[in-house]
Amino acid sequence: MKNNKIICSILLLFITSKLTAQKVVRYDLYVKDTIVNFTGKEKRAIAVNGQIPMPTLIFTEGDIAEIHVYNQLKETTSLHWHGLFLPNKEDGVPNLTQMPIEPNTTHIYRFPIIQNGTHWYHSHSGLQEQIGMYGNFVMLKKESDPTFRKGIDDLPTVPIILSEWTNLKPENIHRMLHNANDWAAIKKNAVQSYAEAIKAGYFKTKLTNEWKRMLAMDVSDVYYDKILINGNQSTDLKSIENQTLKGGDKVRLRISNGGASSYFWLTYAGGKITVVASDGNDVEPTEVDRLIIAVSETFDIVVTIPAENTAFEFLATTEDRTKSASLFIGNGIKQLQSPLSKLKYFEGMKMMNDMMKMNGDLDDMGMQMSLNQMDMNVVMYPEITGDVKKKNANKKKELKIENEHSNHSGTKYNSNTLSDIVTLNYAMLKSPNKTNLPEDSSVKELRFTLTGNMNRYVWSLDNKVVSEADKILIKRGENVKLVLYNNSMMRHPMHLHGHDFRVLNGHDDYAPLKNIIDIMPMETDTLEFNANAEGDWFFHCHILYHMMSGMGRVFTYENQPPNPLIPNPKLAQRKLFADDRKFHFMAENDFAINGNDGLAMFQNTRWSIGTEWRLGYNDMHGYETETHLGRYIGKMQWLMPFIGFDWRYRKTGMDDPESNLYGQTNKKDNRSAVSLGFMYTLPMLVLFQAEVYHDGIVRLSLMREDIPISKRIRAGFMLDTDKEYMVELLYIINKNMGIRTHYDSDMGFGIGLSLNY
Ligand SMILES: [Cu+2]
Repeated sequence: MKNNKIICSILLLFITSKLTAQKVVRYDLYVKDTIVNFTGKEKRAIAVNGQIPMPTLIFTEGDIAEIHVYNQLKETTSLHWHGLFLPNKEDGVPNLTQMPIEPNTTHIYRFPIIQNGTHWYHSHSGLQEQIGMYGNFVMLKKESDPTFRKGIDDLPTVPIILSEWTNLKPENIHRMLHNANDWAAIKKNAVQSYAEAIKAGYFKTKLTNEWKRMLAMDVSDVYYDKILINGNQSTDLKSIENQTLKGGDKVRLRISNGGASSYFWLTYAGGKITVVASDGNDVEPTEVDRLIIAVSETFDIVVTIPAENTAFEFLATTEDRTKSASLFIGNGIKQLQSPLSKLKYFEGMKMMNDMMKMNGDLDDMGMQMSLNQMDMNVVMYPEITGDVKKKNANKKKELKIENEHSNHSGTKYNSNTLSDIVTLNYAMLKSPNKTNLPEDSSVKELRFTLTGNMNRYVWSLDNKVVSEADKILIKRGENVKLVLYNNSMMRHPMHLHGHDFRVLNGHDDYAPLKNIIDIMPMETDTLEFNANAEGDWFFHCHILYHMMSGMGRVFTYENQPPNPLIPNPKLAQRKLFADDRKFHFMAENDFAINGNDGLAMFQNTRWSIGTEWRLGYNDMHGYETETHLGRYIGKMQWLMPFIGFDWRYRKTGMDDPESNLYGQTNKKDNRSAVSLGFMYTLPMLVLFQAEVYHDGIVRLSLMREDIPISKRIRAGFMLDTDKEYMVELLYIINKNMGIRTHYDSDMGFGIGLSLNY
């Protein structure tokens, strides 16, 4: 009996120690409106506990997290714990895993911490993430953990969160993106106009680009005023936990990209960067010169301070290379990292022209692209493919590229074979531990094509946005294999909630685990994960404006219990779908000496309703309006059938019928008519419109707007079978204003102020 007693007390001891180890770590987060001043202008932002970024939350594996969120905003909010394994109802996606946190209410998130690593958290409501709602979320590994790495896991550590600031309201940015407003390109000096093309010797490239119906070569589409590291453009890191940093010290940076839409290049003035983890999962230490961090991705890196009395610059530069932020590591004289030089946009355009087929699909020309190993953008990087101006100096490199072009291997886009600069790619990530999935599970394979179209800013999977697609059903226990192909012109950081997936990258049993994968245009990547949870999990592009446009899916476990936080699932789904069904408004009006003309439009993913008006002061004394309700068809949305309604009235020229090109008489002076028609985008981005009115009159027209003549000058024309024509030139003053001059067959010559919203 004595033995039993001992066993009992050991058991009891074991249980109690287990219980006491489950420490509850509580944070109180007060979400509140605030005013910030990053650029000399006061703007609205959202702060949590008075700070941007939100406070760093630190836990140790085995803890229980209890996070009290006090919503002191005038709008709803939510917090998503990015990369965490947790019960579905704690995942923080409003209208999917919980209802939105209403103003002046408190919501408590409580979940066990069952993993370790560098993660972050952010609002999943609307565009709140853009204006301050992002923060570090670190889960420490226990020293007793068998995977604890001496020399890595015990280094002095700093959580770093990268972000961007814009003085524009994010709602306005989103609206402008949908209206193809090119103000951001002007600010970034990335218009790629005809004048710039001719000057740089790329006229033919520009022509081909427009022939293939592309807008300018784009690497990012939002202009930011400031880039921030932990909330500052420049930060000094002189000590860690009261330990002064000195020469020879190693520092581990836990970096999260909390930017809403920016990728960042990471470079270090002190030399090599050792990558030791990604998305919170350990990888075999890999030494590189630089890496790009995708939106929402995390990397743990180790850097060394190579000399005494020096602070070495750690630089985060936006992918478009317009802005950067710095962290100076060490004490003493500042050693700067050389900035990345300007992108060679026309080289990029030339490359894109080669890849773009006339139907809008991309053609990889036989290259098996995946895992960021081949970066097509490499043609735009002067540090790798040479400066444009110093042609002679780069003959050798060009020759090398030429040679490699012939074998179609694609190595001409592999920056690591083109130069001595070592750039991280996903093939280089290897887990230190086996990551195999359960072998006896059945496999479900799902394929998605990432699709989209710049011109109308529609982003989707298989040409369907969230609200147009069914939920993806998965079964608990099965292994899910995801094959993703990017057939769009932009890269997308695809994120899966609540699960880590294996990135199949040639390391077999040691495939790295991640929850974000950046997929470049034309890449195919294969991921797999074991379905070991329950509930609804969002799978989406993490570029905020792509997600809000509908680029995602919901993965749902079959036969799951109802979520207690979603009392009315139908209502919740309707609210969730409302995000990508939103209509975006735009309007412009030209106040000219000969008249007044303008248009107003509401558009969403597929639908467009718009009215144009003209009011003449001179020969054509009268007014006309045309209203079209249409739906865009097809992946590229080049076709829009519509129904129309025209109304016009003229004082002069009444009862003086005119005929059109094919002799139909058009009593166009006092007329209201209903029509059916379609608009189609032709090569050179010319819009062809055919319209049949209820009285049999047919009108065909050709139109092109916004021909980029120079950085700020746009040209346009219109002609139709009613023998009407118009030519125009616009000089853009700022994002809402320009000077426009035009000649119109009806209204004559005019010049005036053009306003747009
Ligand atoms: Cu995207």
